[in-house]
Amino acid sequence: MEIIKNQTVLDWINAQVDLTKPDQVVWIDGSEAQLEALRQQACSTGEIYKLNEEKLPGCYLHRSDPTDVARVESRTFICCERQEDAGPTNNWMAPAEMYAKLNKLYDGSMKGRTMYVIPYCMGVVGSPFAKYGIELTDSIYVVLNMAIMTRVGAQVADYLDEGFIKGLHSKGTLDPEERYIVQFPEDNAIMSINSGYGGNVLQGKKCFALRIASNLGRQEGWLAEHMLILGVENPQGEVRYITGAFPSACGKTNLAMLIPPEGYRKNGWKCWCVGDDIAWLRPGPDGRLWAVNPEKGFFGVAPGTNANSNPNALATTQKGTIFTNVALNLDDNTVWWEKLDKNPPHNALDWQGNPWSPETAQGPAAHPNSRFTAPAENCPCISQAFNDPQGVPISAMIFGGRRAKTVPLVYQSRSWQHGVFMGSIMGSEKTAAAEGTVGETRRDPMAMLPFCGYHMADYWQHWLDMEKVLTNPPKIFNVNWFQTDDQGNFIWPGFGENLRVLEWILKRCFDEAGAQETQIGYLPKPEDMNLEGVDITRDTLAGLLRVDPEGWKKECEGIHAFYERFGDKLPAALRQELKDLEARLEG
Ligand code: OXD
Ligand code: MN
Repeated sequence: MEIIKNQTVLDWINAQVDLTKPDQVVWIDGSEAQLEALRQQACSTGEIYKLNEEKLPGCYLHRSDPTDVARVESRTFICCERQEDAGPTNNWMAPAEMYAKLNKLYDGSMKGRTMYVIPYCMGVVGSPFAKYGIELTDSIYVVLNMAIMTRVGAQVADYLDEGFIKGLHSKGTLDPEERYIVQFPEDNAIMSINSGYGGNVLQGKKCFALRIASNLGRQEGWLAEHMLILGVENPQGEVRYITGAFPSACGKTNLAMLIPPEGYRKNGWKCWCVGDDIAWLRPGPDGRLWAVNPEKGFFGVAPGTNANSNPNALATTQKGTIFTNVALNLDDNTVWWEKLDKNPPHNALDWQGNPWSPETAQGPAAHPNSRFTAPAENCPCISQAFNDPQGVPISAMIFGGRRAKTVPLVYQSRSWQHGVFMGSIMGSEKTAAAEGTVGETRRDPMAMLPFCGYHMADYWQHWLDMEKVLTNPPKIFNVNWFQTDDQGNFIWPGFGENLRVLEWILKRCFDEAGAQETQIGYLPKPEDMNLEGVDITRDTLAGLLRVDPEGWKKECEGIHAFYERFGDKLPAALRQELKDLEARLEG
């Protein structure tokens, strides 16, 4: 059954069929009947496993190959004609060379398999923000995940004449040495092979919505960002929107689904999740920046998600969800992961399918990067604007990272340009879970280091240029929930209490809150923030809001070293911002 008539699309698909040589081609029409038949087929081969229908209706477990459990930045490439267009932070290879290499790997890779054709849309179908793509894959698991994460099937067919992103994925042999995740921005094409997991293969997410879309945004005058989108409703019933960019392991999903502290709830505060990972941002006719979440589901990390840390995320996973690499509780056919609760199952299989119990455990039950793929519509705090084709107007943009010292709880930029500088110097300290030395700061500008599909310095220039079309730009802030005391304990309670910081941020955007000017930007005075109902004294807060000039001078040395990587391409405005900061610190 072919649902697409566009000849360019059909010619391209036929060429991929000739290359990969599947036994048959199946078009995904997006119907529940077809998806259900695929689920049953995948259950019959063991590719997925059906969980307890009463406790977790419509939920499945999948185990990836044990060597295939994460996005692999070292195997991810941006292939454009000129290496300087990919920049120093991306792996690069000339397109002709990469196509030759990949074509060998794809040659006959789908023999004996079925090729699934997934037409999909990032954003609300038909919206001016939306972009379309086709992913060809030999994995039912990919089809089922894409059907949760994006809008798939016949509904997309009429829009492909507007252009589409070509995507080819094959599990190949799963050989990690020959694993490639490749973006060709000049051809609007994505090719991935030898992985069956996550961001490597769900091409709508990082490959399209960030790497390819960042290129489209640059050409078309908008921004594709690694940002959550959150609506904060105040007691007056006004909903104001923020976006937030954070590197991984900084609580982005928790912030996206924040539950206000009790006192706030009593006063009528509510938070609404529009997106947990990606924002596409366009200037509106009113000179403001408008955001949509191009995705339709959440691909979240399971371990650590629980009824205290993120009850909304947990509730979201209770139906229609695919779990990958978590543990299976054999007693009741449900799932478990570390820190889900304090009752690990005693009769379980770990993420690799081996018997596991807390008494005999040699390792974790769930892989630390195990995931849930869950429909956004399940989320108890999903925003009413989630399906709004125009998106939501953004009042504040927040950058953040995990920093034990120096970076205060919150500060506001002096200007748009200074805000871009703040985003460009973002960094996060490595936790025990990441490679490298614990405590070392990894610079991750705008949290886009692995996701910016072109030269990072050109990307900063694009951010700087956006100011010209924004007569009413969002205000830009930096937050750091992670300052520690001398014993290494977090000082700020985080989670729902972060709303206290968001309240100040949003009030600043509407001239409703005070601040003091400092060397690094505007900070709240301790009395500018609401501490009612939280166990933090004004003195402790004052400490969290302290600007430490000596620490910042050291920070500037790190920024110089980082900026050097970009040579002459570094926008002069950012070089100037760094100089001005140093002068203020000396002053
Ligand atoms: C993600 C990531 O999975 O940023 O969202 O790695
Ligand atoms: Mn992400």
